[in-house]
Amino acid sequence: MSEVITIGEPLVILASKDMDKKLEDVKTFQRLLGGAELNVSIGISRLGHSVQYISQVGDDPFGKYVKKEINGHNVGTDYILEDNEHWTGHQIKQLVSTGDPDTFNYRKNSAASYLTSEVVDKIDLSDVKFAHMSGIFPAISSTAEDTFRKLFKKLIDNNVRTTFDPNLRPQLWESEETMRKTINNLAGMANIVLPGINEGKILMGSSDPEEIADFYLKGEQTETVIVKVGPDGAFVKNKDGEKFTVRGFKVDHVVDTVGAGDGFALGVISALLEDKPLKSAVLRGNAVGALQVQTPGDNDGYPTPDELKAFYEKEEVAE
Ligand code: KDG
Repeated sequence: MSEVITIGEPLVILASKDMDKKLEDVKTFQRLLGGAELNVSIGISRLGHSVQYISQVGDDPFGKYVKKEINGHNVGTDYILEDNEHWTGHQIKQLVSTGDPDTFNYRKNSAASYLTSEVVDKIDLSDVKFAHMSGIFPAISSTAEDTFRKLFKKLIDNNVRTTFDPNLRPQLWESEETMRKTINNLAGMANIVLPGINEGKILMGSSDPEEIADFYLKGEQTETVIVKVGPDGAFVKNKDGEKFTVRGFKVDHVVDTVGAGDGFALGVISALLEDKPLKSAVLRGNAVGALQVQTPGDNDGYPTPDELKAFYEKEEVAE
């Protein structure tokens, strides 16, 4: 088995090659791979850890591409099922010189949205130390939400440590109210919750890092909340009241912000797997996020151990 497990929807990303063009005007796209939890899996594998990704793809050329790529990234495919009635989800994404790119999803009724909870019975958790969960998968369909909840329960019953990233995608939810209630409820099932300050504002009405942390620390399973505050780093608070801030890294030229939050999560998880203290884990989260924003794809900036070491040397910090 593997040290880490994640569940999510892989997306074929058709990334524009035409700078600053509206999506309807783009003529040339480049095919890439994305999907928040898959990004996390890819980055964890790149840092030398074993990981299995749970999902479902269609019996179509995009599904075959996704599986081939996942294999190429050394991410386990034992729990990637194939659905011959629905297609693999995809997304078109802008190329922008500043700010966040506009995206459009073709994922309604996708193969992943039909992943039923039977898959959870097959999952062997014997060597799994961490599971990464995010608010995207339960948003794609009620079937996906049932599967997600059943997996979460199994993780808790088996004492697997969990991280939860709210990863808000309002366009996937029937209403903002449903999104807020569901995400806040799911967050309470995780040991470590990873909200951003903007998400805090939407989910519980404050952008004060400590108020956000206190809100999520009320969750039944939650021991630690790490609030991402962008280039300023992250604020951390534990259930026992311990709190601290971890510095961020300045990036001279941001190419694409997509995948930075996933980079943060995988930095934290990989460092905790290596028994690093929480402060070092959060520093690694910030480092991986900073590396990711300097590349155009959703996961191509995630470092190998040598690249991470070189980044720390350049920044003159020790992990
Ligand atoms: O977090 C990065 C993701 O946003 C991207 O890879 C695609 O999963 C995706 C989504 O829902 O936007």
